[in-house]
Amino acid sequence: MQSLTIRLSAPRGFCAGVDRAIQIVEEALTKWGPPVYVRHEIVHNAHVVEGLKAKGAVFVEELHECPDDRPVIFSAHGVPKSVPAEAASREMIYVDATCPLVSKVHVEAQKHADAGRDILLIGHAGHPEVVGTMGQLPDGTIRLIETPQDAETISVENPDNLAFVTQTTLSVDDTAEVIGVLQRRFPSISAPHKEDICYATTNRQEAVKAMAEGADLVLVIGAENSSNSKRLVDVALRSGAKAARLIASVDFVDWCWLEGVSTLGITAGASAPEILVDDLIDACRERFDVSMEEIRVTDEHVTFKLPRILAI
Ligand code: 0CM
Ligand code: SF4
Repeated sequence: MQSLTIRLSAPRGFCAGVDRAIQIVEEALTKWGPPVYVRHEIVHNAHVVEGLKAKGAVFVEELHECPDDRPVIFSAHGVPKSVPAEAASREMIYVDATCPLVSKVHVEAQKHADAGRDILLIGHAGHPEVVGTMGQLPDGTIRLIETPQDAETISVENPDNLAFVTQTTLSVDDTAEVIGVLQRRFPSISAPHKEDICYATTNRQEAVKAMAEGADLVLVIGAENSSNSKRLVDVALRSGAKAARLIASVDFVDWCWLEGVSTLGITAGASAPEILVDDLIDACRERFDVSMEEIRVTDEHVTFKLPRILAI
């Protein structure tokens, strides 16, 4: 058998916000019984969503698809303020599974608005977290910046009273470039006290940087709509991997990709369960003489409490 060295990146996979969001759905199912509605995929992973559907969760995109008399959970990515407001007006039971690190960005945006600052959000248009963060304030209050070019061309009315916040799951390096442009153009712009890009996004990207150099191929387990997972592919390519691909699971591997590969890097986005990593490694072992290396850049010990409504 051809030999294959697998470099397993660590940390990888579930973060504290994803763990909490999934637990919220499970606890809600226990507390209220099925069906429990979930607005948007609780996290961007089909394996997780299918598992919760099997336990009685019903996934919808908008609140109007939920009946008034069943509990609804809002996904980890956050929601515009109008969503809990509508749930309250319909007297629904709702549980907000927004990651506390996303909520922190919402609070920052609100504070800037209270202080009369104009607000720029660095993020990807249409992503639910961006929709949720922009929806914390009236339409048009927060303006979106996606690229360094946007930062170069945006015109602001009051450059001395300006602030920026960011999506939590961006590329650390790309974002630094955008921020660099904003700070050059608007030297007094207020920045987050502590980075808005979350610890899990940062750690997974650092680990991929350490693992990718010299890898013939890096496989990132994650979904097409998972921002943090897609960024890991970008980081792998930029850090020296000869090729990098996003796969939802081992079922999506074309084994031709492995021809001539002697070093394979594997990682998983923050919403991808470890079982999907195990399945990929097992499939490699069936085809290659595998030796394993773990490339760990740090340990994580973050946990978040569940909302009080579930504690009783
Ligand atoms: O934001 P992203 O698309 O990366 O979401 P995800 O569900 O893949 O990962 C966890 C989160 C959040 C917020
Ligand atoms: Fe929270 Fe970061 Fe995980 Fe998103 S990726 S759920 S912001 S810890």
